[in-house]
Amino acid sequence: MSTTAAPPQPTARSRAGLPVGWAGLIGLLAVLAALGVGHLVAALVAPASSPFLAVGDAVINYSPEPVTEFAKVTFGTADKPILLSGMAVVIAIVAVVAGIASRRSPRPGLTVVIVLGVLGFGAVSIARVFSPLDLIAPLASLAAGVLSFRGLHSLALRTYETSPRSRASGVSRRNVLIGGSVAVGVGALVSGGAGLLLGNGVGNSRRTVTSQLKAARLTERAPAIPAGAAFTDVGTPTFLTANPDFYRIDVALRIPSQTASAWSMKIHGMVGKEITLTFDDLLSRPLVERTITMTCVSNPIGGNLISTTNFIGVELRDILLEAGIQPGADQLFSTSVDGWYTGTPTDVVMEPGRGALLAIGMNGEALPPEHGFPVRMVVPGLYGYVSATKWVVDLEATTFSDPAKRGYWLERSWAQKAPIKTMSRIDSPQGFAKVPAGKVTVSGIAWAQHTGIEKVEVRMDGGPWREATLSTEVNVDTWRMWKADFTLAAGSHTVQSRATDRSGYTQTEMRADPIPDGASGWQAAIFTVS
Ligand SMILES: Nc1nc2c(c(=O)[nH]1)N[C@H]1C(S)=C(S)[C@@H](COP(=O)(O)O)O[C@H]1N2
Ligand SMILES: [Mo]
Repeated sequence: MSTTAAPPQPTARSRAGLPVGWAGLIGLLAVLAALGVGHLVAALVAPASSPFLAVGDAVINYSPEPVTEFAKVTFGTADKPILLSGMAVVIAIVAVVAGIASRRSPRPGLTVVIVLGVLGFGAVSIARVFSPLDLIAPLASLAAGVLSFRGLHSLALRTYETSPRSRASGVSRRNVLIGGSVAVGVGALVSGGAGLLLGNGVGNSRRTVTSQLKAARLTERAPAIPAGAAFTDVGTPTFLTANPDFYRIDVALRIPSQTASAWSMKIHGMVGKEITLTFDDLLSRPLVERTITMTCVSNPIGGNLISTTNFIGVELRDILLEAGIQPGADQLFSTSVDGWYTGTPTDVVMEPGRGALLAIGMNGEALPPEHGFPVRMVVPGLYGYVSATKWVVDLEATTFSDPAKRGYWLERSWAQKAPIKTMSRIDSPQGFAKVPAGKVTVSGIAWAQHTGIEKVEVRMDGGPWREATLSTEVNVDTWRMWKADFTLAAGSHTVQSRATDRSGYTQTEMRADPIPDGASGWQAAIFTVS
């Protein structure tokens, strides 16, 4: 190796700049590195946050309806792979062109790498399921792109700016450039490939479970939702919540990525005999499908931490009976694979007809990763934090008096027992909405899981309570929609609602914060008629 060459001058530029081939290759390698690293970090931290896939999703979600329709009709189920390959080709061309534009100065290439990185950021941030952790992968991706581009570009400049006098040095620098390029290329492919494998572990497992669920003969199928079950035309949500729209609450820093075949759950503690269940054990048990509305205790008055789905699962009560749960075990202490834990009152789960499930499906497919894949608990009528453990892997029959067995939120001063409170919500008109004078339809939802809604009353501007029209009841474990017509003059109006459940209890006017056992009080929506 020669040590006689003058040190490289970063600012010096030869007339010709880099050879076109090298310049283009550097652009391509840098963008490959960005995509590969982004995909791997996403698989490790937050599977849904791969910048490449997020851009694909954004393209699908924001394409005009006729375009997506055309793609579906033309390509069928291949539409997604075709879109992704198309994207890959376009990105590769952009990368090569950006590289070639950077023969003299790295600026054009860097700009393009950064713009692509920002696109990834944007796509991840507007995804339907988003948590701040999702920003790590696009950040890593951007860093990988910028660093590889800068690194390779300056190696190349040094190689090709060397004066012909120091040929020996030029040759060795060329070797360094080749080495660097191979390293970046291999690194990009290996990290992208590892990301694919990691991500696909859960992806493949979910696909398998979904097809198993579709092929399964359910012993109980949720009845079809009748047309009159929702008043979507006047502003209520759809009766069933689409999986990507289902509210999500958890303290998981990253979504656990356990596959169905790796899953097992031990049922132990105050039982006659311990049972360890595998996913195949669950599949070979009678599978039932039930329409259930879940609610979070943190849902404020008028809030949207409430959703409805068709859960598929097995009866938790039957499993506990088989395990011979002891009468004194008043707490079922469940733990998720990521270490979260909660205690559920045993008497509720063991109530005949309560319908508590170890759930493995939602709306006909495997549980989405963020909703507990492969297995979660669901207990109709209890807030999620004391009953709905996602990614559940351990169930211990114990007592509430055991100081070592206190649920995560119980330790943080939330209530031990948390039945869902009877509540109603106004969906239309929204607060501060402006609506035209004349007939105004007020609508919303009401819930009293496992008791059922008897009636909903509405009043305008503090006037008399009027009974609203209720939607067709699906079952007592689900929300019920309501609507009422008013004729209103111009000006500001305040509408309130209150639900009465099947036990005869009317939603209290007493306002309470969500902590410790759920919000109460009447919602008031103020809107303007003009
Ligand atoms: N493993 C785990 N399970 C959990 C939680 C959690 O933080 N970790 N949060 C609970 C809470 S507070 C609620 S309201 C429900 C929400 O379930 P979802 O995200 O599927 O709507 O999950 C429950 N199960
Ligand atoms: Mo919750």
